[in-house]
Amino acid sequence: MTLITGFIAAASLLLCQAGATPPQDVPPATPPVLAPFGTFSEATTTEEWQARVPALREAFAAQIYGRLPQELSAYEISRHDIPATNISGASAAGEVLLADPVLGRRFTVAYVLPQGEGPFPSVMQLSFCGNALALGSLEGVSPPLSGAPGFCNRFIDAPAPEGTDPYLLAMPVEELLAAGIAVVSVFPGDVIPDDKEAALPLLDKLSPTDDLKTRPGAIAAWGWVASLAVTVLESDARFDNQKMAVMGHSRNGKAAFAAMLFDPRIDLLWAHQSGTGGATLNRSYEGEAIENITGGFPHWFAPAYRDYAGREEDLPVDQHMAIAAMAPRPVLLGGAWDDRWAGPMGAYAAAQGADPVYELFGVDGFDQTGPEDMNPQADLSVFIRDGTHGTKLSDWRKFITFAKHHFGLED
Ligand code: GTR
Repeated sequence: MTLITGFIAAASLLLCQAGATPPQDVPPATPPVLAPFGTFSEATTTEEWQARVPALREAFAAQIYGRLPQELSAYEISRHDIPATNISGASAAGEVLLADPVLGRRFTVAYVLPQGEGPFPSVMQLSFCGNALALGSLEGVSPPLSGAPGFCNRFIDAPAPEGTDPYLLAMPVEELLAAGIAVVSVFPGDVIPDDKEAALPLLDKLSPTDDLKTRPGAIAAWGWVASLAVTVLESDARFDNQKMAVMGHSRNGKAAFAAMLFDPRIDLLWAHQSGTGGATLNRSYEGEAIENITGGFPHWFAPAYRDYAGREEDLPVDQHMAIAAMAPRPVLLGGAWDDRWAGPMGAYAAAQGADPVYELFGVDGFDQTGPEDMNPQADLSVFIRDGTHGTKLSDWRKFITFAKHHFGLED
């Protein structure tokens, strides 16, 4: 595993208001999720709810994320196996080289499979620094094809993380394999770099319409790259098509969130510290505001989103409605008390706000006693832990517990 200790934190914490006291003043999610929406009257059945989901997706595309291409199949250029003999619990590993179907930009999907009988449930991580660093000690994985952010250099050949619960850049591959979960990594920055100058012309070309307000942002485009990877996994009989999880941290948590919203083929989401534009309510008034995120990262969202800076109340949707549009698929949201910038209680309130739709489906939706008490049996759960921005080993272990329950992997 590669050490991350606070690096992502460092970027965010410059803007962060750290403090150990849980914020108490986050307003509940509005509008109520089942309330009339557009031409739809109040939803009282799952049929009525499902009838509005396409309109909800369209509203999120038009107001926040931007419109995505219809194409979900990348061009396959090549694939090869990777020896995984040094990975405990691995039966096979490999890498697929692809080109996206609109821009023709190359990216890779790398994976490691557990031992035992497939097809295997999987978790795909959207990585910050490429698949080689995400998969840690698996040797032979390609580095980013078109460069990684500069901060990633410090993780190349870095010592293994210290302590019993370190912050991690790499996925805990062996623990995931031991749980029976196949490990997949994608670096969506190969398609759309996380850089305003490089990204904006590509995003313009990716836009399926001429509407400048709804050209896709990088967050949605990264989620679309996850969808291209899902198509690849779906064509491989070793992966279970009904048990595909996607996870991401921070900006990649927003991308994983968008992927789950727009792609019904994804079965489970772990959005970790996804913050504004992820699971946190725009109307939470906690942490990063639309003004901050659209000003600091003009390539992340559709230009339309910026119109709501300072007038969050006017957004026709909020993030609890996105979670509800994912229902009844399982959703896990992670947060940390000292990561106020990502609005942990705003995500908690969003989960509470989405719950009536899970209830409508008759599944065990949001069902926990407080923000720290993740319920792995529930279909919608939140954990807020001590500490700050970053993915800890213990966060991954919470995900593993949640995924094992929902994927039927319990001992
Ligand atoms: C911050 C940004 C957050 C979050 C974070 C990250 O600078 O304000 O929305 O995405 O970056 O991705 O680490």
